[in-house]
Amino acid sequence: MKKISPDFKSGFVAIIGRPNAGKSTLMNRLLGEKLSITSAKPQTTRYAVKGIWNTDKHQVIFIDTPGYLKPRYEMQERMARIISDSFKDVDLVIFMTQIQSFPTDYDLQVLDLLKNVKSPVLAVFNKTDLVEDYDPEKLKQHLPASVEKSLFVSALSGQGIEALEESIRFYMPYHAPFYDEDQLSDLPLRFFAKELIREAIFHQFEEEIPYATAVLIERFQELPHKVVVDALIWIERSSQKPILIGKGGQNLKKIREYAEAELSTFLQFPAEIHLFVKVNENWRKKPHSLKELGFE
Ligand SMILES: Nc1nc2c(ncn2[C@@H]2O[C@H](COP(=O)(O)OP(=O)(O)OP(=O)(O)O)[C@@H](O)[C@H]2O)c(=O)[nH]1
Ligand SMILES: [Mg+2]
Repeated sequence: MKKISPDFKSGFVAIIGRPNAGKSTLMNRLLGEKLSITSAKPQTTRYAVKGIWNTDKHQVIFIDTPGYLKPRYEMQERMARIISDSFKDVDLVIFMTQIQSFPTDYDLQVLDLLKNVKSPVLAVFNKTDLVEDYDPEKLKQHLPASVEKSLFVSALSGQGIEALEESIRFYMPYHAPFYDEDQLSDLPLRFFAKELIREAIFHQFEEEIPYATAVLIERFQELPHKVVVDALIWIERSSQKPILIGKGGQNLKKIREYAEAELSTFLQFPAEIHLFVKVNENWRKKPHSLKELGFE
């Protein structure tokens, strides 16, 4: 077994914040890999997505969480629980927001959640590339005194990321790695197949459809020359089904092509996806449907 140096650090970091702040983009940037799906729409992330950042000096395990909103339906209740569970046993919490609109009511709700956090908190103001000028002191005034440090970054362009990496490393405890050093996540490959299909749906449709859909992987088969995935897309109402499918199946075809390309890149291996659509009335409110989707 490889010898671990005594100054090796390893720990857990939860990333929490309002929807759309750029949490998933930030985690992907820190990992140097596209692991968590992103979109311009709020509440793209629905689960705690663990990403492991390995170097020869440290292993940092990030937990990307859903954007916090006061729950209005059963699935959002589960998402809120995922968020509060995420910061229970971590070494550092990153409170993330976007600089151009801070503080919104959404931010204030997340800051309220932070009252229960026992670990150190870093505030990350994202999207510096979108503002000409900003006053760091003024922005910091809205943060509780428990926030140890504020950083200003662009997860998209990479601006300020090195300083953030340094701060994260500073807060990690001396500890042997928790996972294999070549491991990028603790989630199974079928999870990423599901997420990339969801990302395709989030990118392709406006308001309603992304939130009315869920994806279940029914087959994930690794053949010698390709991976074959059968996925079932739940849609909430029968009136939404033709919109999702499109004329002559053209929308579904676009979703499939996008997800196949993304999954092949992720796996570095050809992927073939078959999509099926089923109406599951009000699945977002049904506990047994949510259980099938992996929500506790
Ligand atoms: N201009 C700019 N856009 C960004 C930056 N970071 C993220 N974005 C964009 O902001 C949108 C939301 O990014 P996500 O990473 O999906 O945000 P999130 O916080 O994970 O959102 P939820 O999962 O919905 O809570 C996407 O369109 C990103 O491309 C940034 O630094 N600058
Ligand atoms: Mg996200």
